Amino acid sequence: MADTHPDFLQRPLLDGVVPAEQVARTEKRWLAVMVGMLIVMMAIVVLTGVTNAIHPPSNVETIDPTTLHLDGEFAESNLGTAQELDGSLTARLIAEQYAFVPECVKVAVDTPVKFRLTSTDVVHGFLLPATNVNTMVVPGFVAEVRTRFTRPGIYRMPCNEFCGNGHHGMWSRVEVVPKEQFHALAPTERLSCVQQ
Ligand SMILES: [Cu+2]
Repeated sequence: MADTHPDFLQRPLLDGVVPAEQVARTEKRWLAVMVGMLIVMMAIVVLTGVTNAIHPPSNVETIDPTTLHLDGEFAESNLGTAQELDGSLTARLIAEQYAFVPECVKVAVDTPVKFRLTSTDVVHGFLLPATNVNTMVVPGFVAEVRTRFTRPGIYRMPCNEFCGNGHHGMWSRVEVVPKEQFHALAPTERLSCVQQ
C-alpha cells in the first residue's frame, strides 16, 4: 500500500496538505510579481529624481543651508514673527539639531499666519497639535504652512521627524495671544517670546 511505503516522501499526502511543487510554483509567481513591483518603484524614484520631479512637502523653494545664517530671509534678525502690510503674520524659524530658533514665537489669534521654516542640517518635522500645521523641514528647502488660530493658548511643538540622539528634547512652542495683546507689543517683543 502506498501509505505504508518505506520512503516517507513517496507516501500520499494527507488531506489538506498542498504538494510541494504547487507551493513552489505559487511562491515563484508571487516572487515575480514582487520583483516587478520593486523594479517599477525603483524606476519611478530614479526617473523622478533625475528629472527633479521629486520635491519635499510644501512649496518648492530652495535655499542654501550653508549660508542661510549670513544674510537673507533666515538671517538671525529676521527670525520670529513679522507683520505683513496686509495685517497677516509671517513666522520664520530655523530647525537644527536639536532646537527650533527661535524656541518660542508669538502670533495673534484669528489672523492669517504663515510659517516659513528651513533646516540647517537634517530633516526635521514641524507639527502643531490640533491644527493643520504639520510639515517636514528639509535642508535646502523652505517649508511654508499657512494657518489661522481660532483659540488663544500655548501650542507645544515637538519635532516629529527623528533627527538624531537629541530628537526627544527638540521642543518649541507657539504662543497665540489675543489680537489687542499682540498689537500692543513692541515690534521686538513680537519677534519671539523666548525670554518671557
Ligand atoms: Cu527631531
